[in-house]
Order: sequence, then structure tokens, then C-alpha cells
Amino acid sequence: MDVKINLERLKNNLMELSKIGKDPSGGISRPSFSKADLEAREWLKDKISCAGLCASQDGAGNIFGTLEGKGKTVMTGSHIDTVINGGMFDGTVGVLSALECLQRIKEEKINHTKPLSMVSFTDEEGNLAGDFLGSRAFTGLIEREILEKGKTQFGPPLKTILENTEFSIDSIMKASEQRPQIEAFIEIHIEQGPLLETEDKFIGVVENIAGKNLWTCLFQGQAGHAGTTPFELRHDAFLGLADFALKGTQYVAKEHYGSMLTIGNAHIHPGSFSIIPDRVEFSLDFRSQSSQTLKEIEKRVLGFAKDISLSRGLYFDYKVIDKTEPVKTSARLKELMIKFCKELDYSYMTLNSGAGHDAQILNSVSDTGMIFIPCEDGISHSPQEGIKWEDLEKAANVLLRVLLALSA
Ligand code: HGY
Ligand code: MN
Ligand code: MN
Repeated sequence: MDVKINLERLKNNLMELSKIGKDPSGGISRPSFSKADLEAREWLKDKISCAGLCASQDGAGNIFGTLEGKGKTVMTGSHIDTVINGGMFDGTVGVLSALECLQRIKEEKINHTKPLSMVSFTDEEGNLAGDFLGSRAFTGLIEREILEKGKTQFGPPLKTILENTEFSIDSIMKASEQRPQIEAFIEIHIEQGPLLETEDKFIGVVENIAGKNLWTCLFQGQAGHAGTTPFELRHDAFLGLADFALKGTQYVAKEHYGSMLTIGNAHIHPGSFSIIPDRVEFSLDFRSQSSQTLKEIEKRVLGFAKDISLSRGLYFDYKVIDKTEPVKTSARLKELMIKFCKELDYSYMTLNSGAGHDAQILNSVSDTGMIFIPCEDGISHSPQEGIKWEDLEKAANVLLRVLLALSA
């Protein structure tokens, strides 16, 4: 059956959703459980019900829309939470394409045997307690200690943030009890890089998804007067960080080009121009397609921290916030995606994902696959994030066929 998605409706849904959480700096700020996110959740649940799907959510606030069936569930989706001042397509194209595909299957009364479910996972972006809170809770890969002790990006602990919601740490820990058996999970996502656009391909069939280590780190030194303390007597925590950042990035760029190391946020204490910083707390995010490389980077950066501490008279400590392993996607799902790209005559290429995705967490409980959409100028996590509507249409049409093939 040559069923196609309704691009106008999908486009309108994306435009409507992008109005929720508008940031004064021009992007979208819709972190999970923020006021904007709570509004977006209600908007999505309403869209799911209007589409004639059975709307539900689990103890972690993961939102589902299902077409009933028999056997293991074929699932597709992504996330609607955003980074601060992010773009309008990261995550949302996956959730709303999934909704659109199931709505078309319902409208056309297309027969399917297995249940079909679309999902929007909570806190993919890691604003609350490490990345992928929703999909980790769904798969049971979540630790109570991280939920109870983890520092959210906003300061208040998760427990306090949850007080404005119907969820709790207990309900999050129980979410996996509600998980059905999954036949396969497929996620449409923007590439968030330049490859598809450079190679002029409409569709990306993802082979591997990078693993990541996310730490919060600390250099502790000694405050002092900026005008009277000779350099040789200083224990300047900021210089410790600067030294560490340069050594770490130069090492990864030189020895493991293609893997990444990023220090995305840093807090200098006390933060006055006339006081030598006595303390810096900072994030450390390093990623690779290889587990072995992640281990080597971990060893080397801890070595740098030790040498810097010794030479500058500082104290270093760190805490692992979350670790995700690199993941290979399912050959079976890749073959299906490529089969339909060929049938629809859509140019495609296989590629790896440097960004993390819920699909890599779902990989612990089911076959997973990802379909990438080209990203204008490769920009993402920015208000400048852009796509071509016809590329989204092609990806959603491939997804529709993959879902029908898997649920037949
Ligand atoms: O950080 C990531 O790769 C994803 O956007 N959470
Ligand atoms: Mn994303
Ligand atoms: Mn993202």
C-alpha cells in the first residue's frame, strides 16, 4: 500500500510545539518538568488523543500513544524536552513523525498485528539527573542514588522539581515495571552535524551511536590578593582548569581524532576580579565510538588532573554523572530502512552519531535503529537549528514503511 504521511499536519504540529517555551534569546527553553515542558506535555497528550491513539504515561513521565495489537510492541519516538535556548527540531521531529505515522495507519485503517506505540521520553537532554532520565527509567537502567543526590542544571534537587508534577523518585524507579516487551525501537532525529548536507543525501541510516562519560569536576586551590600574591605562591584553581582543558582537548584531538572532549560549563569561585580563584567546578563530557578509547581518555585525563594538582598545589575531585556505552544499531532495522530508501528512490548514506540518543538506551531491551535528517549547516543545540521540510517528509515516509513491515 503506497501510504504517505501528511506533511502539512506534521509541519503544523512542529510549528505549534515550537511556540511553547520560546526563549527571549530566540531559541526554545523547554527543559523537562519546567512550566513550558508541562504545557508541552498537555499539548502532546491532547494531540495523541485527537489522533485516536490510546494515550498513557509511565511513572517517569514518558508519554505514549498506542495502536493496540498482539505480541511485542513496535515502538518509535524521541523527546520534546530541549537544551536551554535550543532549536525547534532536536527530538521533536522524532516524536511528531512517530505520531504522524501512527495517525496515518489509524486513518487508513491499515492492518497490523503487533501493537504500535509512539513515545516521548522525559529529560533526554540531561537537565535533571544525567542524560536520558526517561529512557533509563523505562529500561530500568536508573540508579536511585543519582536521582536523590544528582545536582540538576537548575540548582534545586530533582525531588523539589518533581513537587510541581505528578511524579516522584519512587514513581520514576517503578517506570520499568510498566514496560511492554519491545520488538524494535526506531528513532527519527536531526543529524546535528554536517555530513548529510555535505554529501547531499536525504536520509542517514545510523550505524553506531557514540558512548559518553559525563562528570562534574572540582579544582580546589587557595584564594589570595590579585595584586600582592606572586605567581610562584599562587594556587589558582582557574589556571588549573585552563591547563586541564588545553591538555585534555589537545590529547583527544591528537591521539583520538573523531572522539570528543568538551567542558561546557564552569563556575569560578568566588568570581571577583581581585581575588585569585580558590575553586572551580566544571562539567567534563567526553565521547567516542569505542569503549576502549573512552577508557584511555578517562585514564589520561585523570593523569593530567594529578600532574596539574601536584604542580599547582591544588586538590582535584570528580563525580561520574552518567556513562553511556557506544552502541551498534540493529542490522535488521538498517536493512529495512535501506530497502525502503531504495523503493522510494531517496538518496541515503550510513553514518555514525556523535550525539547521544534515547535509542542507545533502548538498545538494552530491544533492537534499535535511527533515521537521520540533514541539519542546515550542521547546526544544533542552537536557535539556528534548521531542516528542509521535504527531508522530514522523506524520513517520515521511510519510518512509516518500516513500522508497517515490523508490525505486519
Ligand atoms: O548530549 C547529547 O548528545 C544529547 O543531545 N543529549
Ligand atoms: Mn536529541
Ligand atoms: Mn539534544
